[in-house]
Amino acid sequence: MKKTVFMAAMASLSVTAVQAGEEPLLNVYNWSDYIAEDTIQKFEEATGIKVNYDVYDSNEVLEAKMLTGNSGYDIVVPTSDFLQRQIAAGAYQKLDKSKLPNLVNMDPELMAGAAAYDPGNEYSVIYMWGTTGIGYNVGEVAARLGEDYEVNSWSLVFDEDTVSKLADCGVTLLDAPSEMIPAAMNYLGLDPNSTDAADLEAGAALLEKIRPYVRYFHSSQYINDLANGDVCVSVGWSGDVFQAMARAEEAENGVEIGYVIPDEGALQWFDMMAIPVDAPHPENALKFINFIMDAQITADITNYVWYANGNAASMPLVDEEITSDPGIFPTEEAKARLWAAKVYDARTDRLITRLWTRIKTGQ
Ligand code: SPD
Repeated sequence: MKKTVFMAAMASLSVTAVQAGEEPLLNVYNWSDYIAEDTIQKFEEATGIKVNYDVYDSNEVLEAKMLTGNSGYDIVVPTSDFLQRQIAAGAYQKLDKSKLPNLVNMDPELMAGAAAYDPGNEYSVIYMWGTTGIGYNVGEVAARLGEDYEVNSWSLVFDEDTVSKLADCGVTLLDAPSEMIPAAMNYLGLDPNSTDAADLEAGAALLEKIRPYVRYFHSSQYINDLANGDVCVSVGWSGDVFQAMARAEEAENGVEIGYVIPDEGALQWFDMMAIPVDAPHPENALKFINFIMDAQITADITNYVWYANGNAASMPLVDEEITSDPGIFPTEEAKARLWAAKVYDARTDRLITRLWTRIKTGQ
């Protein structure tokens, strides 16, 4: 069956499910380390809906499920540029905003930013947002690069002479090709959003050059590894690095972690809650989205996962330690240096995948 026909068939099935009334179940697929300890329990208590909660750490993994269809999930949280491509493929259903009264809590400016990927915010609501920067072990980096070395540039990972001095304490990169290759292009002075094959090749070549000094490519393992002192530099997502910081502090293991949005700029992204077109429990999914948009619930999540959110009403309830940290809420000056990802066409996507295999495997 062609994908569009398949998606349409699935959409009509979900309408049937609503009409028939829904069982009190909700299947959520979210990023790992991305929710407060008690959020799901509170939702279950408030609604009587039982939640099955699965996690992933890669947009590509989520996308494969969304484009195949029949995932069984009611709520997923793609990043905005991936979401845009998946909306175009018919993977999501429009939100019935009459069932989302807590939309009034959302920050209009941030929702307008997210609307660049989902015009009119018809299919999605911001869950959390963040940047892709560098997490580092303050002591280990100083021991190798000198006490006066200031960590403020992508040269920490992209300059061969610098990164080679850090290889022994563990340098890690995200397993996220559409983030790592543009970050390398940006360091080279190229437009991180360029889809010119020569620019993408140049970014890939830089990553291949530093590859011998990279311990692993992974998008969640670095949280514990940074916290335990098992690695010392990770290109990572803002809140995840702050979680590593918090875990190290809690363990009182003498590890001090820093997070920097490098001076050359960094990627800013939005992770968006959306309902797959064939979700088995779309009404429960709307209840979940509305529940998450409660100011206190969102504040609790931010206070636990250290990610910025798009919920203006929650801000007075977010810890000052978080709202005042420029690594989580960048200054206006830093904001001017952030870039937003553009959705790739199929040709660029194939090229990125091919380059990434070459970078990781050397082939
Ligand atoms: N542990 C939660 C990580 C969330 C990362 N979102 C992905 C952003 C991709 N640009």
